[in-house]
Amino acid sequence: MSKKTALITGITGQDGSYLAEYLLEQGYKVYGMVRRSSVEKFDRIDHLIGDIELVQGDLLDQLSLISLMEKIRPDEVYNLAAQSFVPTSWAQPTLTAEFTAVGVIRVLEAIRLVDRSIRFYQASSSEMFGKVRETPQTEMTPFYPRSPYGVAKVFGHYITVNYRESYGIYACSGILFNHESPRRGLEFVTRKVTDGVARIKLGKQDELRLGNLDAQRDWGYAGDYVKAMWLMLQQPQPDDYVIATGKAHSVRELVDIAFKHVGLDWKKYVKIDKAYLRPAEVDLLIGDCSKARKVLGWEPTVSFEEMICMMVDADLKLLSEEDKGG
Ligand code: NAP
Ligand code: F7E
Repeated sequence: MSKKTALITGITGQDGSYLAEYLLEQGYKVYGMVRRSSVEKFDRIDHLIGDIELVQGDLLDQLSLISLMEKIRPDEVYNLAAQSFVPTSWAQPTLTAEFTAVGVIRVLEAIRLVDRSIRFYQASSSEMFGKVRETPQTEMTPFYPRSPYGVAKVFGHYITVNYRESYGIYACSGILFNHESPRRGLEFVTRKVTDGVARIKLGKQDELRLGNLDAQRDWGYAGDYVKAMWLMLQQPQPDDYVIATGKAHSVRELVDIAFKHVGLDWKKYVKIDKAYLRPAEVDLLIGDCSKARKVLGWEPTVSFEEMICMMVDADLKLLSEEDKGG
């Protein structure tokens, strides 16, 4: 049998890098879409260069997406590219809508025009549940987004469902709850904390400024979550799935675990800074992934505490290597 081919948008992001590794392990030919930049920064995928093929394209540019579908003729497309940082979506709402909402139609239109048999995965988000209508959240829970990002993701979700129902495209939406790793961007709260703890431990920083410590999230490990994306595209019928651990933790617990891991008391170092409060907050998210467990046979393998300790250790190592000029 010939190798399956996948195209990943957002390959330079956290999830893109783990998904590329996973698909290579499954024997895929992997193409990654990157946008043109004056500085090429591929830190998360440097180790994969040579095994994957990078191709230029942009979610803002319809023609680039059509050309890529024609050139590559992928079996599967994973649409992970987005403006994914919630606070930026208030600062740049129109751009967020262009990338995170309209960008999804552009990829789907390219598939519709070039080859409707291409399978499509959309990176939907628990942020769509926002001010939650029920707990825990399932595939049937109504959406109530609380940020321009969440609103844009609701659009991406429903346009995916609509192209499945209108054109018979094998299109799936994965409603993924927060997932983290040592490759998480430094602006997200888990990595901000683990990087901050490592800096404080190494004497490079003396405080950590955070916003709302009461917010609760269902945090999982990114390496587990990319397997669910792949599983969704291997089923007889396309469908939508919640991917979560079913356990919620507060930002305060996150901070406590991370500082304790290096033998420090967080209360001496954490300062509350109103600059990190959001215009509208999502207080508590907790997912019910029973459908994914049953249909996909998927389950999370890394606990919250294990993941935070893994991230602190990785940041300590990274900063120590930087010191040695490594
Ligand atoms: P991430 O690290 O922020 O990566 C985002 C990716 O999108 C980067 O590769 C970025 O490329 C690319 N991108 C942004 N705008 C683009 C454009 N106009 N054209 C082409 N590429 C563009 O995000 P992530 O954490 O890996 O998340 C992956 C996806 O899952 C996102 O859609 C996110 O919204 C969604 N999601 C994430 C989570 C989570 O907890 N991580 C949960 C639910 C859903 P550059 O390197 O060029 O900036
Ligand atoms: O915030 C609180 C903040 O930015 C988590 C994205 O991947 O997951 C992510 O969105 C919570 C919020 O992630 C700080 O108020 C407190 O309640 O790490 P975050 P997020 O907004 O949940 C979803 C599923 C996505 O789809 C998104 O793409 O932590 N918090 N203090 C803080 N958050 C940040 N960033 N920084 C703080 O100082």
